[in-house]
Amino acid sequence: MRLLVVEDIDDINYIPHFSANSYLLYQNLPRSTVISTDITLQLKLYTDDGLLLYTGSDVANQKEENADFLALHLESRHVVLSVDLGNGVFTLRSRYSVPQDSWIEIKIVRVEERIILNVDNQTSVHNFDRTEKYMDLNAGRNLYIGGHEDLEMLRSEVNVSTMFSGCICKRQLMVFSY
Ligand SMILES: [Ca+2]
Repeated sequence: MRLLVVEDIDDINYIPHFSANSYLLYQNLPRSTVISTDITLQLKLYTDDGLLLYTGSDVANQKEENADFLALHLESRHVVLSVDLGNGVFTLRSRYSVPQDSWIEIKIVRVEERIILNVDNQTSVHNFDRTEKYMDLNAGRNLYIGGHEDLEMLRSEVNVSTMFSGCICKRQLMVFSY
């Protein structure tokens, strides 16, 4: 297994602020088949909705049916994770809404047939059926944090129309491939 570390930043002196039209873009990641992820974001939100993280297949048309993606967004202050590995979209959603103006921690852990969304102390789990045909995330070369240059390019199942507005004090992005 190969670790494609994207970033591990936990620096109280450097807390990027995201307005509704700024985002971080990690470009030119090795095109890979992602089998495992360990992602942590610690953030404070200023608005109830917005895109937090997105990576999708960058084949010619990202909106193509069955193009893999992983998206994390806020919807009325609920944290929503949506993923398509090729079998169709599934969604995990935090049961309770998260507060504004206090730090919250979101973790996404994918190991083998299980994907876990943890929002503070709320845990939601999706177990893939081992008989499902596709188990890998065929990720593209770009990973977006806090927004996207064109929200219209997101898969239509990701129900978000604004970028994230707030601060992210900790980003740990670990992605593993074969
Ligand atoms: Ca796939």
